[in-house]
Amino acid sequence: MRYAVGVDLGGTNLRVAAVREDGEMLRQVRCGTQVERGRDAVIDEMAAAVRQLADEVSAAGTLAGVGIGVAGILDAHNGTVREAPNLPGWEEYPVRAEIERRLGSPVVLENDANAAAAGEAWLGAARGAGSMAMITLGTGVGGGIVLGGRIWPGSRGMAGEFGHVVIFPEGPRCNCGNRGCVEQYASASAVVRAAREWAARGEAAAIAREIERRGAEFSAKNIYELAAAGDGPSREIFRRAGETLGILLADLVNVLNLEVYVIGGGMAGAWEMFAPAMFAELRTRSFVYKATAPADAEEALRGETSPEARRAAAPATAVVRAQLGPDAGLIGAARLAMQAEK
Ligand code: BMX
Ligand code: ZN
Repeated sequence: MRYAVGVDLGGTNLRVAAVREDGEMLRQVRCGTQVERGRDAVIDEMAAAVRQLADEVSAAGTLAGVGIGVAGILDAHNGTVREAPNLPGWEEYPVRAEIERRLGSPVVLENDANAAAAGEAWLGAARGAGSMAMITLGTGVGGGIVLGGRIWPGSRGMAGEFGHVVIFPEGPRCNCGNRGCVEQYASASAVVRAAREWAARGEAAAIAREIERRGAEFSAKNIYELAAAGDGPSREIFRRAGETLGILLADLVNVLNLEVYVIGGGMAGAWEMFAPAMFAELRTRSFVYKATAPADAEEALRGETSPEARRAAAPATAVVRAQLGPDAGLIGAARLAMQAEK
């Protein structure tokens, strides 16, 4: 049987997994990327990790290729990184060709959220769907579209940057150069920033205490815990994130009318804190959603309708939580490598 290696090249972690073509994950390793050691060191480490993994699982079959998920704008045509602030010095360097040369296997370079979308479409919350989109809520907000089992790449592989859809035209500046992007409200970083702003205004005593206690470790998870314990400002921050996601989803649903929209990334764990506002916005702003919403709104709100239950019910627009957790990108990257080989 064939297998492929998926790589998740994050700002802090390099994760590598071997995945068989039937979806079985054979082995997974995590290394510290040490991005600050520079591009060549990271590529060396990645190539070594892939080689070692391929050796370890060699009895399982033949290596079809390697898929690498990277946050940022990639040029699929040239196999280069165009903009990835996490990877300084990588721009305009022939990453794909260089890794192919070292490994002697075909390499697919893909945006991290596109890879996650491919994973969820293959084995996760959107398995079996003819069309899906994924929104990842992490350090940034990423996106990907899968049509008929294939990533919709756009003309150069840059499609699906949902995090940079404008929600409030005069909103905060975004790393992309725009203002008021989804990412400025619905990412984990945005939630942390909003919490710090509440505390600085002297309007959120519980948040201020938590910031004091956690110091540099203060994270979106702490704000989620406060929200779950009933803290008003923390709940408001997640409500705002949900409202933002609802507006984004309304636009996506109106434009694309896909079967499934999957919400993943670390922040998706705060689902019950943002989902009510998200669905409320989605319903009021999208007539396509209103016309296609699942009959059971309570069930839809939980976001846990399984692909099997979804298929058994009348066709509707499903907005659901991701199922593969942090492995979505690894599994998807491997999947894309297998698809590219055929
Ligand atoms: C940003 C953008 C996207 C990426 C998304 C999620 C960069 C570096 N990244 O919107 O390409 O998919 O973040 O990234 O421009 P993550 O870091 O949250 O995984
Ligand atoms: Zn932006």
